[in-house]
Amino acid sequence: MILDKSLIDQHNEDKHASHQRRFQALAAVLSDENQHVDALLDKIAAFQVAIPSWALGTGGTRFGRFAGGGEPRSLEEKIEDVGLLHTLNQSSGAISLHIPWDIPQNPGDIKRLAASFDLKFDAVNSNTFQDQELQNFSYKYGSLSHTDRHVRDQAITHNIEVIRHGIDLGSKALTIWLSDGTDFPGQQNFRRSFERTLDSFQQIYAELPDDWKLFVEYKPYEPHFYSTVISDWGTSLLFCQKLGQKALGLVDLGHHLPNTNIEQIVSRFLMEGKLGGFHFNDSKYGDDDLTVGSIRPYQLFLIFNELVEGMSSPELSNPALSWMIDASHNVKDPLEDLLQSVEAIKTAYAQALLVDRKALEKAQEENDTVLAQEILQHAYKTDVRPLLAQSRLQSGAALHPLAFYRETKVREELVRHRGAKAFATGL
Ligand code: PSV
Ligand code: MN
Ligand code: MN
Repeated sequence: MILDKSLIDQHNEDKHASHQRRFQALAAVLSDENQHVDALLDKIAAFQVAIPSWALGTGGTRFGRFAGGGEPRSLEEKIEDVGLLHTLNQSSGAISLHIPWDIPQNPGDIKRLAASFDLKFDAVNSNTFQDQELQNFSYKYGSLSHTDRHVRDQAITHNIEVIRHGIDLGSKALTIWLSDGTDFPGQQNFRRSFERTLDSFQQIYAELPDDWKLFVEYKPYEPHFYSTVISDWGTSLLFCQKLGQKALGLVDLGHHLPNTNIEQIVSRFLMEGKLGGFHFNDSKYGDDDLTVGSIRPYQLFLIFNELVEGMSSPELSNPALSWMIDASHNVKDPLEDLLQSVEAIKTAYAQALLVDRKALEKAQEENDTVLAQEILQHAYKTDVRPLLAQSRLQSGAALHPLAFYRETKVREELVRHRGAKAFATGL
């Protein structure tokens, strides 16, 4: 399905007057505060968030799945869905693939299709957390960390194949999330499983093209419930430091124990030049994969505050970051959910851009705790929605992507094309 751009123009025309009133009011306030509105708009427009191929279908839990219909049935249709999102918001200009869920049979065609929607391929993800039908060895007791070299070799070969698929598509990074871990004390030797994993990682790292990055994702538990090999940011950093320059940590917001100070982790990674990217989502309890910003928007803002500070600091030289969503669940239309997530990410980014850094630094130097909090919360409490809408307008996107999506009955159209029982592949 391809959206008719003239419908977006019509939608923008209808909403233009009320948007302008709101935008002009905000622009005046921001100018009074010495903000450069045009520079802000440029930064907001340039910020692109990659969409994971596995979030385009309704997510399930182990208790069931309530799919909504009209979901993409193939890689081509997944790309079309991300194309739809990007047409609506001009902020989702990349897709992140998971192999073997998304094997590109004909990479040339897939690349052309993506380019027709102005989409790039973000990090490719390997999967050694599930057994595939034709594989020789099971990952039941681990993959890259397995005690048996044959299993490790199989997992290493898979990761190298994923790199090859990524090269064909023009991707520049491999994300490894390792589910390897244990469920009971004594099940494995912690040190040896780390060493085996490091050895496996080194073999994969050796196959990375020079201009590629390796993202090392961490997670404290699930699917294993006693220990995981890459349990936390410290372990991820350790692997990255041992591997080399191309290895960088990946922060999935849902992969922390309750109340962890994620913004401080972000600052530490940046300080070491070892932050690779994000999997954005939100959570109340664990790795809930809820819509970004739906539970703890202030935390998201604080994370972006560190990111903006760290990425603009002349003392630091962290490589450019990959921004990805990793969220999906049972009750929302996945495309509506993704529109909300992208909006939440860009909202937090825009608010973080508003922080008066000089004033904050001064307050910090003078130990003026009250003022430091006021400065942060002043930015956080600014309603930046008109700024985001203006940036969309200037980029040719819809002023209100979600409203437009509903008005034009996109989901109904997808159900008509693909069928009410079209369910996406993947998790
Ligand atoms: C694991 O929980 C994870 O966050 C990893 O990024 C996986 O690739 C993804 O979710 C799969 O759904
Ligand atoms: Mn993730
Ligand atoms: Mn996760």
